[in-house]
Amino acid sequence: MQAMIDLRSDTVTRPTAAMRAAMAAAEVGDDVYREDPTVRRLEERAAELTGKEAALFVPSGTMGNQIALLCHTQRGDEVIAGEGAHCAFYESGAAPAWSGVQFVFAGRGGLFTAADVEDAIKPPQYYLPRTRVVAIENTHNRAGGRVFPQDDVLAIAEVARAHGLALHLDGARIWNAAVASGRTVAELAAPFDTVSVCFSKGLGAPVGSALCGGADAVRAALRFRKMLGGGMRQAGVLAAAALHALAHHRGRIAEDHEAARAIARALRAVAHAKGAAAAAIEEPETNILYIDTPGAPAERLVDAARRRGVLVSASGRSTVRAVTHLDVAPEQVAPAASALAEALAEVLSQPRCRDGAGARA
Ligand code: TLP
Repeated sequence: MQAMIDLRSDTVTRPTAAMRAAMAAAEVGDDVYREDPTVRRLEERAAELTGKEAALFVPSGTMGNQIALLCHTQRGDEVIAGEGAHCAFYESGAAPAWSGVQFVFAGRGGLFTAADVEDAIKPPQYYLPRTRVVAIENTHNRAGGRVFPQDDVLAIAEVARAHGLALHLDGARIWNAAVASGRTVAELAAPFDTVSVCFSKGLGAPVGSALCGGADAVRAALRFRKMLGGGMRQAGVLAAAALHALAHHRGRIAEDHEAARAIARALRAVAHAKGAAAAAIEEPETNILYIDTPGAPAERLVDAARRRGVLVSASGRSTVRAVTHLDVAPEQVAPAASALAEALAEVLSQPRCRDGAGARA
């Protein structure tokens, strides 16, 4: 049987031999006592890269985001976020459950502007929720891995400060945003009070994220991490993988972006041949590519791709996501692109459902 090329997510990568060697060699201690030297080293490195005073190693991006919301809010508060924000959409309802907050969505499609934030902020009336936080995602997953324009971030930060709101960045893929925008991670992170970054997505570590911010926020975060069950013991074996990824895998991220563009080109050729309305394939800015096939259920394309050896995932009624990453070897990009193009051609030659036009919902 042919090996599958797995484009469901950049979370599917397996640790490389060199990463496993770094994990095996890691010096460890009990991190609940704050005695794991490798975890401390990773936290210092994450703080340095994001330009923040401190950082805390957490098991997942979800926990990083949720601890940030716990730090910035009280029950009944409101958080402004972009449509499809991971912290609202993909975290099992954690924010209302743990922080007791609700979301209001600004702009369209994930990205938003300072004017959208102004519109979303509630006036200070006792019968309205208190607007407390603006949460930005960069890159924005459901917006198609788009880089949040830094000029908008700066203008939003100004509005947030003027209204006394905290600013949180879900920087699960900040490494991709930095490469695509030509800015440093610290520059992208600068306007934010807290930034969660993931080592287990584009960087290819098996586990782990860091919540970075001021010393006070990170002190509060340590307590929330324990409350949520995220205090880990000899976690240095995991931190060693993340340190290895930071040192060795950031430099190759541009390859993932190029691979996503190559796949998009192959798909667009098929879509154009079938007519303008057949399918929408946006130009990927980073490593995430969405394929919209209005009127054709996403599962059809997922199945057609699987039969040709490529795994992709449905992320809406007629929307499929493909994500490139370091376990897609350079020589697998062209075969993956042709397999997906063939799969798309098959789907587009089938009759459409009338009610099948689907947003990413
Ligand atoms: N995203 C996953 C799924 O949950 C959708 C993926 O496959 O892309 N922020 C962003 C922007 C993310 O994309 C993710 C994971 C997270 C946070 C959560 O990270 P984990 O999975 O470590 O909790």
